[in-house]
Order: sequence, then C-alpha cells, then structure tokens
Amino acid sequence: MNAPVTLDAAMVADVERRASAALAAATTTDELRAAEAETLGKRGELTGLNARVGGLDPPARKDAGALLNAARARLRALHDARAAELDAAAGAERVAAERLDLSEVLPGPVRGSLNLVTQTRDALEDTFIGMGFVVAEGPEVESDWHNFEALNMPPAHPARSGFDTLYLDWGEPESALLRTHTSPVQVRLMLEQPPPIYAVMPGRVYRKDTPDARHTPSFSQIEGLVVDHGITFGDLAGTIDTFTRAYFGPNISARLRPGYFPFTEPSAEFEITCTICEGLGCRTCSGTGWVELGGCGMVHPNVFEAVGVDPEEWTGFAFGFGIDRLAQMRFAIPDMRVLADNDLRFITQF
Ligand code: 2NL
Repeated sequence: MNAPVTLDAAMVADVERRASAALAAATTTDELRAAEAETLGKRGELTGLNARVGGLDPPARKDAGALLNAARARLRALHDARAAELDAAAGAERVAAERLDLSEVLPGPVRGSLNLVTQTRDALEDTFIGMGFVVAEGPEVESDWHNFEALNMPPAHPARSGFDTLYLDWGEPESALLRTHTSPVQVRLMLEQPPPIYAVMPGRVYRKDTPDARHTPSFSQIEGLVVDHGITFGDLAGTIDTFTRAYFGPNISARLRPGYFPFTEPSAEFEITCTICEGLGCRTCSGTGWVELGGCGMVHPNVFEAVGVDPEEWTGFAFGFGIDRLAQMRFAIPDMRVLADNDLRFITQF
C-alpha cells in the first residue's frame, strides 16, 4: 500500500518562499524567464504539489486547492511586477546607449537661440497682450477674395499691382496666392466672430521682390484690428503712441501723416523717432529725425460690408508694419538679408 498523500499549509509556504526568492533574484529578463519556468512552469515545484491534490481525501482537496491557487496568484503578481521593473530598466539603458549629443556638432559653448525676427515678434506680441489685445493667426496660402477683394480691392484695382503677388498654379488662374499681407487673417476673424474685436495678427507674408538691403521676398508683418462701438481716429492715434512708448521706451515717439490704403479711410502712415540718432538726424533717417514704420487708418465701410459687419453700428481702426523692419531699426542692422543668412558671426550676437 502507498504511503498516504499529504499536503499541508507549511509545505505550500515552503515552496512559495523558495519561488519568491528565485523570482526576486532575477536581474535580467532572460533570468526572469528561467526563474518563471522553474517556479510557475510545468516542471516547477508548485505544479508538483498540484499533482498531489488528486490523491488527497475528498474533504482535504478543496482546502489544498485553495492554498495552492492563492500561492500561485501571489507568485504570478510578484513575477509581473519584477518583469515591469526589468523592462523599464532595459528601456532606460537603451535610451542612454542611443543618446546623441548634438551640442558636440557646434564649436564651443554655442547653445542656439531663436531667430532675431522670432524674438522681435514675441516681444511685440507681449506688448500688445499687455495692452489688452489677443493674438490671431491664419493660413499663408490664401484666396484672392480674402487677400484682395474683401479688402476693397476688386480684380482690376490699381493698388493690386503694387503688391507683386506670387500666385499658385492651383484652381482658376490667379485664384490662389501666397498672402501679401496679414490682413486676410483680420477678414477671417471678422467673418468668424462678431465685434468687439481687439486683436493683432503676426505672420509671414510674401512678395515677388528681388532681395536687397531693405527687401526680402518673404518677411514678417504684424497687423492690428480694433472694432467696437464708437471707435474714433483718436483711439487709433492713442494706441499707436502707447505701443511706441511701451516697445521702444520714453525717448522714441510716433507721429502720423496722411496716406492712402484701399482698405482704410482716412489712412495714415506712421513714423517713429529715428532709433539710430534718437531724432537728431542721421544717414538712416536722411537727416529728418523720423523713419517710417507702417500704415494705419479707419476701416473702410466697404470692408465691413464684405465681412458682414454693419458700418452704421460699428467703427474700427487697423494698422500694420513689418517686423523685420522693426528689428532692423531696433538693432541698427544695415542689411536685412543677414536675418536669414545663418551666419554665426551675426546669429551669436542675439
Ligand atoms: C503697412 C500698412 C496696414 C491695414 C494694414 C487693415 C486690415 C483690415 C481692414 C483695414 Cl481687415 N485695414 N489693415 C490697414 C492700414 C495699413 O498696413 O504698411 N503694412 C506693412
């Protein structure tokens, strides 16, 4: 007669203790896989104990089965936790091994910085946000309607030729273009939401220009738009003045002189104290003490009609100027082309 089959809690605890130690001792995923086979696998001690359950007296079977299942569940959890730990460690090691130190590509302690135009744009946005404006953006590829027609420039309008537009070979001839100014963003804003509007629109614009010291075929612009009840030319002048002092400091002021734009009436050009000589007169300002920065005016009723804003109820003003030109003035840069040249001798100064 065979010896009676026994299986008590102490035996299960003993096997579980050895199995836990084996799983915890694994230091690589391969070692863990081996420990798993040894402890939880078909040939493992725990499975050996399982085989004995069938030989127990029926009343003892249920208790023994429960003990073994609980032990197996705890060991499985231990195994899974260890596997996650080892996976994370292996991942971190792989990242460390594949790390590429790009700073070695540059000579010396150079770390890189934002382009001067981007820095200038950021500072302008900050200034206008401080004055209560929001910042809006829009597409660089535009329709003829958003770029010209809605802005009171129908197809044959003479002002269009002054923009030297770059057209895209897309759809009807001359229907898609690279925006020549950021005004179409203002058109989109007015179409999207009812007044009041206090917003600035910075962004890249395109003109078919031959590069020289003062022109590049792509440059950045910022325009502003205010639409509300009872807005007057006085509000426009005050806004230009406040902005100029906030951005350039107390030694620089602004003045307006009559101008013409198809999308504003009346229109004005705005000039600021020459930042090079602070108004004394120099070569940059041709001895006048003033340099032109941009243009502005009261939004033309035809523009309001085009975008569905009632010109009897609302009035507004708009202004625009070149960001590159502004940076050129603030940092006394003789040739605009250096802004896009990637010459370290220039870039590392800012
Ligand atoms: C300049 C002059 C200007 C505007 C831009 C504008 C936009 C709308 C309606 C009316 Cl939607 N006006 N924009 C107005 C006057 C001047 O820019 O010299 N920019 C570089």
